[in-house]
Amino acid sequence: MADSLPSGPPSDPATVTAAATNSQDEATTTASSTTTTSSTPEGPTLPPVQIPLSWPADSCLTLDWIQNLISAFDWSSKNLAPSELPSVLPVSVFDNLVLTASKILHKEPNCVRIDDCNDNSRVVVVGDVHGQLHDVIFLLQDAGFPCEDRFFVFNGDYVDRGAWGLETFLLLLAWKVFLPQRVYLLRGNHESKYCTSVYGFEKEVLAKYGDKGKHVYRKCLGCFEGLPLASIIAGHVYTAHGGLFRSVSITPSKRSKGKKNRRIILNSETKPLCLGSLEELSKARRSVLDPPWEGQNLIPGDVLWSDPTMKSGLSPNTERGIGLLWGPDCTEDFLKKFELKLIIRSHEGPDAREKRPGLGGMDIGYTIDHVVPSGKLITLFSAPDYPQFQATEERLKNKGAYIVLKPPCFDVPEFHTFEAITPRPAVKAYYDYEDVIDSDEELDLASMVTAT
Ligand SMILES: [Mn+2]
Repeated sequence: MADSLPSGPPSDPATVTAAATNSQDEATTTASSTTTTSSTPEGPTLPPVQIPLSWPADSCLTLDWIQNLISAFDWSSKNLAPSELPSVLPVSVFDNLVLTASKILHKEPNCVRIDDCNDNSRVVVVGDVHGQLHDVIFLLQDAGFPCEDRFFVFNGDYVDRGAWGLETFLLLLAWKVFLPQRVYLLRGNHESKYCTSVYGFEKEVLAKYGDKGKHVYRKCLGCFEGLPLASIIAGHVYTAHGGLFRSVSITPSKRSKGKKNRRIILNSETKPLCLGSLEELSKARRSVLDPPWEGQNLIPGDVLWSDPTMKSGLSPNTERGIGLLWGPDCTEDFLKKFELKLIIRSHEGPDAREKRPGLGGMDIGYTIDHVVPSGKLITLFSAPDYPQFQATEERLKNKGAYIVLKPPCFDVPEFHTFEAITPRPAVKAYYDYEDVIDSDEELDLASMVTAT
């Protein structure tokens, strides 16, 4: 496994922002609790907020606390070296936030049902964000913050590739803790040990938290295991990171003549693939660091890694080495069987879509992949100008998008496309993006085995 990891020391202090200010000034600023307003017209050396952040004595987060968190992360991303993040968010506050969020997340079912919406409700659905903190902050402000009448469903892939995966994930956890019945965080394939060890998040955490980095990383992985896999909104819309999944129902054991008690062992490779049910989804064991691609517990890997295709039927996703490919006929079957109108999945950015003839490009943040009698399948991607680090001069400059669902049926997507926030603070990548493959193809499955 180690030789497939990006090179470079994990806590390299050279990974600093271009805008990094005099570290002595920072030390002065961050050493004591300060509250200042951002009235300085230039050279934002003073934080606009109260730092270091502290955990409320009653453990109840407020909107003010979250707004302060947003300002603190935005400020530190532009003014501090990554290794100085603990001066903004001490490990003790991290521990409280992650522990509180983990408890809530682990109790949620595999497929969360959002049924509490009414005539005044809106449901905002968000695709991959990949550590692009500033774009996430923009998205939240543009859509309007989560509140009584505004639900959010995030489709996963909060971390990796972008430089602020930790801040992004923690900000979303804070929203979850503040409004657990309004904010839903689903798991993406990058919320796993395997992906985060290859695509930057592990190194990011080690760079930011130094000798506490391993502890912080382990706690994040524990939290990833708790993330639910899918959602059903207002009974009509299914969302998940990758999408559909296979049936894993065990064929009843048969007894052949004269061979009592001898079970027919069905070879899973020869067993025809068929679409799984919501009941099977509800029974899957999602609490695994890396969803397995073999064995009995295949539903989490399918939900997180699968992709649609224009070819009918279900087949193994050989490009990715895990998950399935499903055709328009499967979309129709799934919608019809569960009385749904819409599937919103994510997982494929502009780089992945360049290699997928027959499916649309991701330059406006979404594609309508299948249109069938019962409804539609949509891919939604919310990381504009992705990936943050690119080996080529020419950038795809894709836009990101989010979807707003409205009453009465919440099944007609309203698309909101947005551009990347510029300029992005200059930072070094936490992974060797020139050598690490562009999309999540050709997983080294042998490494996945030894990595766990
Ligand atoms: Mn993905």
